[in-house]
Amino acid sequence: MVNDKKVLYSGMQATGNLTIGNYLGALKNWITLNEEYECFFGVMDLHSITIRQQPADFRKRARNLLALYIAAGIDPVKNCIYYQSHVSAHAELGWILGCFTYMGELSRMTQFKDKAAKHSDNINAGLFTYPVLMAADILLYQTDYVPVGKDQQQHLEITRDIAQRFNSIYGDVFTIPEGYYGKRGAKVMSLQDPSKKMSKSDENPNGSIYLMDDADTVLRKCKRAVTDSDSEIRYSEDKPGVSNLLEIYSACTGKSIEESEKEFDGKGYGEFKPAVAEAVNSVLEPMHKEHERILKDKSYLDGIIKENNEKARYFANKTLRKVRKKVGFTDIPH
Ligand code: ATP
Ligand code: LTN
Repeated sequence: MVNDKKVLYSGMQATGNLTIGNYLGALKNWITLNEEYECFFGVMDLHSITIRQQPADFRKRARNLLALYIAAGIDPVKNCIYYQSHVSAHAELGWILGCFTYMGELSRMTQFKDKAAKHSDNINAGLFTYPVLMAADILLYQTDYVPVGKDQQQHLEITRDIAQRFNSIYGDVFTIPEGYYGKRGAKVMSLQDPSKKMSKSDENPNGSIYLMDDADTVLRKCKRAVTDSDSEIRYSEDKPGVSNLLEIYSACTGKSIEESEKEFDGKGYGEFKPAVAEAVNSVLEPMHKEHERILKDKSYLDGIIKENNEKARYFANKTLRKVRKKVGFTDIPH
């Protein structure tokens, strides 16, 4: 508990460019959570280097992501938005927890298997211990809830196992976190292959709409989106392409799927696809403006980063001190 509120923690890696899948499925849902929870949202830059990064580009991308959190509507005063690498307690607790995690457990992680297959030239130890650092992220803030997608559920399970193992040896040190599956966000599929999730690491850029795409690019991608052989605009399992577009349209306009179907009743793709693009652009355009404004205002953004960094450090260090004591490290002289 912080300020009588339960704690909620999440974050994204600063790899690749965010898609509207990331926005509709995650970011958008984070905006209002601070009304009920004390929220921490990290830019997970330590995790990002499990894949090789080009330094200048990486630095820029991490700052862009932090600004994008704000541009998407997460209030940086009511929420703690910060860089993971600015709070050294993450790396320290990560090491400690690594000594309470078994090789066998980590070997079962499907994300490790997937990423190792994808980056077979760089299967580094960080990729293997990724879930331990994620456990440290979550446990440092005595987190109650973690909003994550299905792909991260296994990591949340191992976090709980590590926390319970530690607590059973040393007493109640960590809060045991739970997944947060509140109002379900849309699951957005690839525009080119609607059986696959839209993903920022997709090799085909036409499958994803990136949050930074301009209006013409969005229109072009929507027009090219794979649909079905008939021209009916109806939500149905046997029409995955159209259903995905309807899902995007309804999430961006706030209209229900039924309302959206009615709106395009008797109309063809020639009318529907540009309307989807317009709906997406009406969400992206104000976000672009806000993002640009925030990035330009260097002192504002630096101020936010500094303040939130201090806040994150305060809470993280509180837990780390407790852990150090429990493990039996000697006191650090002042
Ligand atoms: P990568 O392709 O690099 O693995 P990703 O695009 O799948 O990345 P993540 O960084 O794994 O995205 O996820 C960040 C958040 O966005 C998670 O909470 C995840 O559930 C959500 N998310 C990602 N893609 C989608 C999608 N297509 N639809 C809905 N939510 C999504
Ligand atoms: N692994 C997550 C990113 C992530 C995270 C976290 C999410 C790192 N640490 C802690 C929630 C809580 C991902 O790839 N989406």
